[in-house]
Amino acid sequence: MDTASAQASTQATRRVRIVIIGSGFSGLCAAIKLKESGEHDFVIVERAAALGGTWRDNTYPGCACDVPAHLYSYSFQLNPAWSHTYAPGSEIWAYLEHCADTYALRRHIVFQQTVTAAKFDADACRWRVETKEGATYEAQFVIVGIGGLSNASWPKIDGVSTFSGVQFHTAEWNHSVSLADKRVAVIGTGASAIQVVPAIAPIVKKLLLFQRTPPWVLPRIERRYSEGRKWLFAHYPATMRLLRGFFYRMQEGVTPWLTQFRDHPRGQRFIERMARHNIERSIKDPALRERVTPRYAPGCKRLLLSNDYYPALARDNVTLVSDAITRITPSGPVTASGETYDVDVIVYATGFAVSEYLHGLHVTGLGGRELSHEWQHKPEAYLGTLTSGFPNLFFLTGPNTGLGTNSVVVIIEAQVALIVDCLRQLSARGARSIEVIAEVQRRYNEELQSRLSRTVWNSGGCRSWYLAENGHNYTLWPGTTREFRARTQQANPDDYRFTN
Ligand code: N01
Repeated sequence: MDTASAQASTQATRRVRIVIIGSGFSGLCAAIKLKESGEHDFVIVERAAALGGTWRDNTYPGCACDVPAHLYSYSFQLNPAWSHTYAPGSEIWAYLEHCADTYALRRHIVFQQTVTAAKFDADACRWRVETKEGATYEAQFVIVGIGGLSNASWPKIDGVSTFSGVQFHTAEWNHSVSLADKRVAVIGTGASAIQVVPAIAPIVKKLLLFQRTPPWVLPRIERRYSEGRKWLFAHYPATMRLLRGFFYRMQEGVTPWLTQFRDHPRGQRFIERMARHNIERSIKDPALRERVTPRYAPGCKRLLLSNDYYPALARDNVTLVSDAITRITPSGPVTASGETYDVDVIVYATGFAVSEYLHGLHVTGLGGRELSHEWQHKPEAYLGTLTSGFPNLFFLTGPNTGLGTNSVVVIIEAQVALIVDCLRQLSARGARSIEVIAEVQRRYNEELQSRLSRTVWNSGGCRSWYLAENGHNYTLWPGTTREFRARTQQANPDDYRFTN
């Protein structure tokens, strides 16, 4: 089916074997691997007008990947043309566009359709998938690839709507607004902020950076790949593989320093020394040094990489405000000390609504079970991919698949391999549905939570978006990616219920 007819048929109920929701790294990977396994009857439903997920949406100045690009790409589609070790966001988006063309995926994508509901009909063994725009799909399988970093999180600060200037979130950058010679407030000091601040500091008149908790920031060891190097990668792909392998082993090697951090005091001290050196080499003012130095174990919040963040803070036109914001008035933020900061623009670098896994998607499983209800306080799955009571439904980057150090693309590929194997086993048995056994899922999550309690994320002395209100960590995987890959390589038939 071509794109036009795919779009046209969205208003009637369309029957397909598989619905994939989302066309970011996850959805595209699923589509590519399904095709390779012989599955061609699938549709990718995308809410936006273009593919690319988080790399389409995040276009803020300075946006780049903080994992080396040769590792932050599909293992089966390496890219010799990356310009830098840490590629800019626009290159990653272009890479995904290129993948969609290479694997002829565009004709499977239906754009500007936001999936709002998926309901399982046990008798027919089919999912009924509905979009906000009125389209309906009936499918045997649904793969949810909506990602954790897809919905901007706006802080709950009194008076946000009263601000009379321009305000926007980093994930929804307003490119029609020039920041030149403006007084700009940036709220937040996470991964997005440390990229935005150095990029805009040289052009704005005044930049006020509101910090609630300082991050640990390590130097970024980066190089621009020369034309000769790119030629080498293109003509001798083994060199690219070697480089990817090097990055992979480096990231895997650091993982135990975070997952079993009390057993690795030297690793922790090493990270802390590097981060402190990064502060000292850029900031001369002892009081400012003190204010940007975290009081929790490195890695508890995501470790950030930057060579230009601290130098930006040391600029004359940049002020770090570490007093808490209590409200926003029409002229700007007011802090606990009562000071008002008059600004023209407020940039919210306040992250994503990560804990809302379903992002408003209404999923109804066996016996009318509502996933949003079940996941409200306890988002649990098996291998982050299947969840009991919801047959033939698969998640990519679902609960406990996030990483503290490595490339999430490795996890996505592992999950997709598991899904493909589930479908293969299902066909081999002549079964119609597959569901993870509740007890298997329960034991697995008990194991995860027990292991996570010993990690730096849970007990490193900070509060981060990795942790839910109840203190549990439903976000991160507590081991190496090697372990995750081993556990997802094949579906263990004993873990699942197959129904004919
Ligand atoms: O968001 P964050 P992000 N008043 O949640 C602060 C990925 N990513 O967009 O630390 C004042 O990390 C909040 O303060 P605190 C990556 O996985 C990847 O930066 O909670 N401040 C924090 O400083 C990353 O982990 C890349 O005390 C408030 C900040 O806002 C994830 O996205 C690039 C506040 C939010 O930081 C999210 O990163 C960018 C308030 N009311 C992002 N509310 C790559 O390079 C929140 N904050 C791959």
